[in-house]
Amino acid sequence: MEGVSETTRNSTHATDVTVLGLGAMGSALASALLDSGRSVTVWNRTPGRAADLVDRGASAAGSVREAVQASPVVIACLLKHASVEETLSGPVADELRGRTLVNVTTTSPNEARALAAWAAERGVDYLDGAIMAVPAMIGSRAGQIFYSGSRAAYDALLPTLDVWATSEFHGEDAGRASLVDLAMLSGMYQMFTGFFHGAAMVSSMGMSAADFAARQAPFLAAMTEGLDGYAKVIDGGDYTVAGQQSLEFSDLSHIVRASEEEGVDPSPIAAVQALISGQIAAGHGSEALARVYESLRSGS
Ligand code: FVH
Repeated sequence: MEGVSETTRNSTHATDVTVLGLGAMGSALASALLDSGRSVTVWNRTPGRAADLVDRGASAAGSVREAVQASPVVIACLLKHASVEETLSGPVADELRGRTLVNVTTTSPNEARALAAWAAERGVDYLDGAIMAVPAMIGSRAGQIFYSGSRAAYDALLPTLDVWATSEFHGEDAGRASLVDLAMLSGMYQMFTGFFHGAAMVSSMGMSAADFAARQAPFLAAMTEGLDGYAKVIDGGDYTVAGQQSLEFSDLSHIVRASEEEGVDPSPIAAVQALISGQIAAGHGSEALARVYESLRSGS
């Protein structure tokens, strides 16, 4: 199998790759592996989710242990960190020795590090993965998957990983892929919440969320062009640089007030205003809005 190193390849293995977890994402990953011509063993806690994949040539394992034994590379795509711990605890852990474990379950950075340490103690090559895609995007280059942990595993498996999405390695500290993933999701959820807040504000004048979205989406898309400029200011560390909107100019108390006047909870925008006010109170009112980054980074 292309992408499996000499050290892990073993002619006694029944299949190239095992996928643990056949939820929406695990099924998509297994399906893409089959499409690429790899032989695949699948396992799911609740029976009955493997039928389509088996029809397409996958082997269904009757137990996690059997699934792990089947392949040199084991993919875990389960609900959360606790599901992985539960699934891989006990005698199954011994079966993993000498194999590569790629865990694409969403975890926190420290959970990924804990699993990497657990794997190292058991002679398991560990690669953590963070998927920036929905199941429908798996199998195209449009999605991204970040990896961290064993560089050797990443290099050996790259042709296989590339079957799913665009792969990106973030270093041997196993927590790094998760950190980038969660930071990206933080931005996304705050953008969604900003939209929900705006939609609630205009609902008082009878505008539907759909009508608001039709206006908000192109506006937000245009605004993202400003991210590069903010990034340059943050990375340069000089918030007095010319051409930037100042913190004083960015006072958002009128938006907080308007939200309250419409009977809408202002907490999302009030949180932003509190960050701006904090920087102004610290004497930085004439400096760039991006200085808010410093409050966030220092945890104050
Ligand atoms: N779906 C998505 O859009 C995303 C996008 C980015 C990242 N994720 C992460 O991928 C992990 C799996 O997500 P999923 O979409 O496959 O999730 P579900 O469809 O809900 O399937 C969950 C599977 O996990 C199994 N499972 C849950 N708990 C346990 C357990 N204690 N022991 C063993 N297996 C467990 C569950 O099995 P069952 O309920 O059918 O028996 C499913 O196979 C996830 O981390 C996302 O954050 C998805």
